[in-house]
Amino acid sequence: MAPPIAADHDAGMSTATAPAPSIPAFARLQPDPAFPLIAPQQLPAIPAASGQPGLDASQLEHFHSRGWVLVPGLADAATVALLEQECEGLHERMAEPGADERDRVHVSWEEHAEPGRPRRVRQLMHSQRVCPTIDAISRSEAVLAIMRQLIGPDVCLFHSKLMMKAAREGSFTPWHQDYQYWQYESLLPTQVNCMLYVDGADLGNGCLRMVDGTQRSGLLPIHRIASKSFSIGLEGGLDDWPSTPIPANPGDAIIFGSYVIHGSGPNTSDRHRRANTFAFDRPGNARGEALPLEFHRCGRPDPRSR
Ligand SMILES: O=C(O)CCC(=O)C(=O)O
Repeated sequence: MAPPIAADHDAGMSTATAPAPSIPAFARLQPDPAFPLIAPQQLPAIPAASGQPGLDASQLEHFHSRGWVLVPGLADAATVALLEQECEGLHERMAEPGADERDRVHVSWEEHAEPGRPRRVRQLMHSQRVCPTIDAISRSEAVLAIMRQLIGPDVCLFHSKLMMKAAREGSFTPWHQDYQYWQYESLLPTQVNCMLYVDGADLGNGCLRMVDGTQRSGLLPIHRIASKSFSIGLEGGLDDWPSTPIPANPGDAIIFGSYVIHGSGPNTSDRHRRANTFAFDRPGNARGEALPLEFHRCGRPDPRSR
């Protein structure tokens, strides 16, 4: 486990002067022996040549040593402008009666919106069905070249989720590992995320924070959280543990696997912090029914897909 570990605080110190404990609670947890200790497993990837799609040698090294890598400018300015257009009016459109069924999406709403203010979407699952540019990005060579390096030649979209983190109302995301959720629907922690920022992100509007090296932590036991959209996670406030905030520009993407511990603060600014997470996987990793063929992206599809 990689986070910097200093001595635990002295049990005899008064709480008024004691520094925050520097061994995060998760470091004491026992991983589930049913799953591999590292996610995703390292593939012998060929680094992309300069100017070609895919991660170069130093980006691959960063991904495997720290569990994540920032890819600047994965989407160009014209693509970001299209994404902004497609996000316009989405809160209102999703609030229309029957919108979920009509668009075949699943919406979760901000639960602590200011009284008297309109409802705000927190997360929109299956965003590729309402935003054509999100669908196009999930099929783009820029993204799939990276996924082939990290997942292998056969790749499907596991899910695509738009996180709206609205100005002033977007809530915080507790520390969690994605596979704490996904263990129930997939056999192995082979997924890789590509979180693409529509807006610039920093600590003020809730950029993503990572606990470096925790892709080697194994699957940790679940701590239950009182939230409709993030009910599974790990104990500890966002500032209780050493972590790396990842500020980014519109069009930048963060690539990370399904064990690395991450979270993000609330949006306390007047700026939106919209981002779409594309999670990709190997076809055939579903525990139950195969994903429909509309989720297939490249290489061989799951032969059970229809
Ligand atoms: O929106 C964010 O900042 C974090 C979202 C996230 O961690 C997730 O969807 O797994």
